[in-house]
Amino acid sequence: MKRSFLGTVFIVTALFTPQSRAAMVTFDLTGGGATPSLSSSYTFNEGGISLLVTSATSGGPVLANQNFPGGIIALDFGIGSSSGLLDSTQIDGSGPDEMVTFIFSGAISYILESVTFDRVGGNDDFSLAVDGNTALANQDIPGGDGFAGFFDADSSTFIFSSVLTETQRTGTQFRFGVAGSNDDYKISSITITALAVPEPTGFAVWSLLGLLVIVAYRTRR
Ligand SMILES: [Ca+2]
Ligand SMILES: [Ca+2]
Ligand SMILES: [Ca+2]
Repeated sequence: MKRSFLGTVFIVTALFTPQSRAAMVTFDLTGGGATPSLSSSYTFNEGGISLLVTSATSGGPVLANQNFPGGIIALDFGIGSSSGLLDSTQIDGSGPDEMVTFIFSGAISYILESVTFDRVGGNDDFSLAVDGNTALANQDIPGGDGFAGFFDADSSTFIFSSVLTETQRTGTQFRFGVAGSNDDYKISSITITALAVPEPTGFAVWSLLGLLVIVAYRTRR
């Protein structure tokens, strides 16, 4: 009786394991104001969530090249991309269209909440793809109209719930690109809500394991 009781406890524990659903996490992408650095990718960790950032153009991935200054994905005002010798470290549409992909891991899926843009001027727009599907083709980056915008140095935060449903902005990979050749910007922070809902199949497996424990102990007796 004692051992099958343990099996029952196991099932009951599985039934009442708290379902941790949502945790909002903000990633600072400025490297603490570090000087622009050069890398083919960056990894950030925050609140148990890992973020991998890569950059590409329509021609392929943008890789680190020590032969030219600046950076492939440069920190300082935020994540940018430099795809050539004289190319701006902003994510820009001058020359090949650049895009930067944010890949999250550590939870099941992620709701894109907001992004803070930097190096914003009045003509800057962005595009967004969620898990490879276009969600926004040509979206104006707010701000950029005042004094700072004149010098392409404004900063503004975009709230995605203003234009997308929760389903449309939920995924694991978020790719930011440009809409036109005059677009250029950096991304200084990104905020997501991590969804860690226990999967029904996972729950079934744990319950089944509990049952097997009971059966095993009873069979042995
Ligand atoms: Ca660039
Ligand atoms: Ca534009
Ligand atoms: Ca700009």
